[in-house]
Amino acid sequence: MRTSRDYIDEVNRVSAHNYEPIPVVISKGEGVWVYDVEGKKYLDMLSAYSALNQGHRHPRIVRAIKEQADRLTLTSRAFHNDMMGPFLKKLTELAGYDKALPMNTGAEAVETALKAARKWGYLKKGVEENKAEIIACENNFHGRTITIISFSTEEQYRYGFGPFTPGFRIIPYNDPDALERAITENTVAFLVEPIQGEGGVVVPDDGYLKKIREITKKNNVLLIADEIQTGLGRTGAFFACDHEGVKPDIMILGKALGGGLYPVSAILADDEIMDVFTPGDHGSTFGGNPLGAAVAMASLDVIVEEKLPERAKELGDYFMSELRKIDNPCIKEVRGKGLLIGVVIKEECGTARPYCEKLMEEGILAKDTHGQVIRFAPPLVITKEEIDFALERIRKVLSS
Ligand code: IF1
Repeated sequence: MRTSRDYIDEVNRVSAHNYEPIPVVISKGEGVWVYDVEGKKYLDMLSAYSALNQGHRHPRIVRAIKEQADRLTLTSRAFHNDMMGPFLKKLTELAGYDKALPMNTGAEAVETALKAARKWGYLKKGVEENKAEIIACENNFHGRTITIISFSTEEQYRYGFGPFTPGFRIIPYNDPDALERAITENTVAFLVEPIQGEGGVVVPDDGYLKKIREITKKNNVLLIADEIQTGLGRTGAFFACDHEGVKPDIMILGKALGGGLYPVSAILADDEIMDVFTPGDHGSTFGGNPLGAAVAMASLDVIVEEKLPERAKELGDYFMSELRKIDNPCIKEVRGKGLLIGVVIKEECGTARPYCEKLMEEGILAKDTHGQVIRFAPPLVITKEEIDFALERIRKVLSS
């Protein structure tokens, strides 16, 4: 029998060292539970960074992928397939947009949104060729491509990877006045996360989304919301922008759109923006493929029918209020929305990482982010009993 140690030693030999995982080797998952190669059971409180909102191997999504795999998996966009239309119809109706453009990973969808915004700027807003500016926020996370890291403010994500793509401006997060000041005649878009995930579960002030919606509208600047992590139920609403009744001009989705089975991402926009794309402008070999479309449709059905946003709201409120009762002088703050929750550890008490390793020993998988934050984001299918199970162990680790 190969042990977890054997698998870790092996992967350390043959994989690039671009990660430093929690030392658990998972070999099976079901719902909110995962099992390591020794058979030990853990509660997954990371959910692949919100890609597993529907839980591991949701039966309905597994059925969809199997049935589709037995029929048709890939055509490329050179031909039509009979799944992409139904998928995008469901998605656009749910989200309330005219059109969607399917891609695979989150970063690709972000790139797609940036391209749409730039081209809209030149064709519709009348910005002079090659002058378009896009505003993004300090502490953002939108992916890892060279263009996206060009506007990252995290030195590690950029170091060694220049030269960078020009055309981006950075402003502080949660600062509508800074947005107003940063806009010029060449500004085509403002790209923002409704809650900053990797940034450490940073929730902006109430009213922030509304204000940036007003400012962008007034200045003829597109509002692009990266809902890759916050969308599809995670924060206790279908989209995090819904909390303030805000409709972005371009919405970016990924992660849970693939139900934890298969990468599916997309951007959504109305015709006035999506019309800038003409045949040959943009694309992807796998984007909109029938296997992904089948998975995404089932993933959306699960979110709607199992009322995952409502569950996230109710259980998230409960989970957060219980976490706030934990009495430990090292806890600086508990923050979040729905089931996207961060417990911030004071710097004088060290980083969040040792807490995550102790939680692992107790059977709770969580991941530190930004040094000081323990992120709790379980699958949204979690029950109250399972949250209580987690709380018992979290209390033990955080009280020590
Ligand atoms: C990793 C972080 C989370 C995202 C938002 C775009 C993307 C992401 C708001 C890109 C991806 C992932 C990437 C993953 C870890 C994870 C992450 F800690 F790195 F920042 F969730 F908080 N927009 N986030 O959160 O999507 O191309 O990866 O599909 O290991 O890098 P992608």
